[in-house]
Amino acid sequence: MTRKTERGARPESDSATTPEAGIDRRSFFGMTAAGAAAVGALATGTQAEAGVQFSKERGAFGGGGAMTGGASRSENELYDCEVDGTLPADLDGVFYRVGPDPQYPKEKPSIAFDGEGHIGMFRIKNGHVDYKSRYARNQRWKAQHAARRALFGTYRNPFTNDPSVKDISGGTANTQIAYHHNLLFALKEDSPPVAMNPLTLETVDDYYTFKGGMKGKTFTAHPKVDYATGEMICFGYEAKGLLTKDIEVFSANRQGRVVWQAFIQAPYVSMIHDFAVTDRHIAFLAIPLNTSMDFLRSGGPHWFYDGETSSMLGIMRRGGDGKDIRWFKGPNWMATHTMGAWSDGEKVYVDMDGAFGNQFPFFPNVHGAFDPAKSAGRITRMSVDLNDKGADTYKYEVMYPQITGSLARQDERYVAKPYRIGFLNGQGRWHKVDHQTGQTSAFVGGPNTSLAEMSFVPRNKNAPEGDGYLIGVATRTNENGRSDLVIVDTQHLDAGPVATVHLPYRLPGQVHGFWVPGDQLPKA
Ligand code: V55
Ligand code: FE
Repeated sequence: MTRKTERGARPESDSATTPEAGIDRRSFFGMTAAGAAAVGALATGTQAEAGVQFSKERGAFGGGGAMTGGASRSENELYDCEVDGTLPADLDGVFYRVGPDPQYPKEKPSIAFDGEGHIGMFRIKNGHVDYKSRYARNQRWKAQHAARRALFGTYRNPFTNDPSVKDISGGTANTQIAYHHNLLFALKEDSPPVAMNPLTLETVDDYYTFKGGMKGKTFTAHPKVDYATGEMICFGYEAKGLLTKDIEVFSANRQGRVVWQAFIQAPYVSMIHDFAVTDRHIAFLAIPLNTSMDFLRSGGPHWFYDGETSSMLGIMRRGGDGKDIRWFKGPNWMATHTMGAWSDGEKVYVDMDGAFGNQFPFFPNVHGAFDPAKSAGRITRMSVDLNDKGADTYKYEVMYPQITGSLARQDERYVAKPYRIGFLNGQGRWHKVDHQTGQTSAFVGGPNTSLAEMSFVPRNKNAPEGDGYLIGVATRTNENGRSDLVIVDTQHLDAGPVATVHLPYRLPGQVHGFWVPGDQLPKA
């Protein structure tokens, strides 16, 4: 039986004994009158009557059976974590991490990219570590919390949603963290940032628009902060709504005010997960993860991989009106993350991790089956020379063919300029590559361990490029997925962790991690 809640109409009476529930609802929910009123104001549609039951099937979306892929849902705090080894005395900052953590089971399975954003923070200072985690209280989370059930269907497909959520944001805030003008952003590329207090993880704005300066409906999970100017350069694709080719690109100054903005057109609608910014140019890679209205109407998870579409690299002048954008054709391949990018006059170089085939098996292939051998990511350098007015293709070169992985990162002080050191996450290893010497080294997580994406932490403000630490979470698969935070020295990756922060439980799944230095945090 389902029942219209009508809680918005009478929030107070709902907190008292309700005849149909037969029990004191206030004490059942453990809720204060204020809390009940807040939920009442948010309640939409109907509330689930049955208890929460996730699939017990191993590997199912949010299923309880998977060793590490299951739902966690537990928001935790642990003051002064246990530390093995010695944390560098001057290590001061916060390691944030975010990933999808299903809030409620779904009637029909979705893909793992679709879980609600759960953010964790490790505050590290003076050799001590305090851990805290919170879900992003975004519009979707609040509506589902009130309804006590899932209201969004499959991944980024409004045709599969409950009618009650047609006017609220479906953003999960589950992909990456950014930090700018004293705000922490939890990001999903189909919606605006969710702004959080960086010290408490309290959601302060569930639909952040840079004081109205951002005009589009979407915002990337990978904005870039140019350390030379302090600006955050941002974009959003499908910016004017579902399946639109519009890309908004803008820059916010240190105060968060939009100081430059342009709209451009993509050659076709595709996943543009990351982009590249140099001191002079901005580059977007359109890839064969494509979509169509028919695919969405049939209930598809937003993307399919089209084995016959060419990738296109678009280059525009930074700070211009976007009319100069040129799209250069490339192979049928996909790439998701930018390691680094720079301009040398009119020559533009973009390094990304990618593969010559679909890397995401849960997005169906058209034209051929999913091929795991073609999904291994490699660092690939794309380049164009804008002085060549007749050129309509970009050049590309696979670097370090012996290293496979994904989630490329760099020393973020070198965003937008020539860089030397890159990092890649792959097969239980954190790789470091040195483009100057061609040398590579790696931290190996070891037996029964999988490694989530790391972040780079400079040893100190003036440390040379890439000199410092890699920090990230290790999952112990032989301990029911228990988690450790490990810190390794980039000069001695093979020596193992300098410190291991021991957690007594399994952390929620992670997509990306992000480091914020202590001197950039707001004062408590
Ligand atoms: C990625 C992850 C996403 C997503 C799109 O790593 C791309 C790529 C966690 O969600 O929605
Ligand atoms: Fe990403």
